[in-house]
Amino acid sequence: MAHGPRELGSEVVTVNEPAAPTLSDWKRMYRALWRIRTFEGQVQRLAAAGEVPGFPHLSTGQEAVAVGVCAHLTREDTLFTSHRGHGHTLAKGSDVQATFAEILGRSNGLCRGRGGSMHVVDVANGVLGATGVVGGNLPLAAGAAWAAQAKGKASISVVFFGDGATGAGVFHETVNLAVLWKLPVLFVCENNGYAEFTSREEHSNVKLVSAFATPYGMPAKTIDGNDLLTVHAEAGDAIAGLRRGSGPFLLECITYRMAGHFVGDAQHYRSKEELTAIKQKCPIERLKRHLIDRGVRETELDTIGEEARQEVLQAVARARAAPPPDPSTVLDYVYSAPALSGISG
Ligand SMILES: Cc1ncc(C[n+]2csc(CCOP(=O)(O)OP(=O)(O)O)c2C)c(N)n1
Ligand SMILES: [Mg+2]
Repeated sequence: MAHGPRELGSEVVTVNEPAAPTLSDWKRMYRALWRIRTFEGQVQRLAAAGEVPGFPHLSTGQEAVAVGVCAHLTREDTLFTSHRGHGHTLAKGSDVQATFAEILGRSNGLCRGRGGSMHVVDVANGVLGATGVVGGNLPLAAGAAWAAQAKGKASISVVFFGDGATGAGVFHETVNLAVLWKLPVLFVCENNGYAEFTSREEHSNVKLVSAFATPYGMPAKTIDGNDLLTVHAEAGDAIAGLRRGSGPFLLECITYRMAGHFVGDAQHYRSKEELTAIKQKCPIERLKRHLIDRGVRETELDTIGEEARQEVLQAVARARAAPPPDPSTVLDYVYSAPALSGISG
């Protein structure tokens, strides 16, 4: 796809087309998929045992979207996610132990245990937040893109959201302004066919989310979100365009959540046949088959998967060993120090 150079103040940013990944890049991404899969499995295990506060929402089965998109991001690029955000945070490069500790509400978590599963933030890594408000991060992502544009930075903003979020007015308000102001924001919709326990067919007459881009004049594509090769290629193309200043893009990734809406969801609204069919679309298995076809030995891939699993298990053990925040620090980070000075009891 051809894009012109993006002019940033007096600076003209040259953006090369993304290079085709090497076999070692694919193996690194295979490891990243396993890292997320194992992480979510551990959240599920500990949540079932009552160790995780709140209702964690797992991204099991949707890993290829996170890994394929985030492979193109730098630390300067800002990422916003939804209630189903653990995988995006890890794929952007946040520390596994600190992310898990945050979900457990421990003092060594990314937000010192104040946030939990739906409020993970890692500013140093450009992860500007998850949210429990469906669609709530869409305008924040546009705002971050606007800030980058105003400051003449080459960075972009990416927001992950579910298909259900497109039913919220804020989605349309954000897209409208993003197109008008040519903001460098990538809208990544993970269309898993459900909003909570309601299938898309039951709550929307618009089958594909990409159709919403047309009236606003925004380029969009619907792709197979369980095929890492496709996600990586299409996200790379879209992001190169964004960096050149061609304005926002909507990437709709068709994917499937292998787990319930939240941990504890008995999934009475899904048949056994549907769950079996979803397992057969596993993005990790699909990448594995592709790499084997390209000559990589299965044993090597199994070793990579096992190493990723061990890395996560050790991080989880360290996260669990940390204490919760000291109750005497409950007001820390709520108000800035200057705001508190002058207040007396
Ligand atoms: C503004 C708002 N409305 C409703 C809810 C309740 N809610 C939580 S998740 C969810 C469904 C979201 O579906 P989708 O955007 O497709 O994301 P998915 O869970 O499928 O990843 C709803 C309606 C909420 N959290 N926030
Ligand atoms: Mg959904």
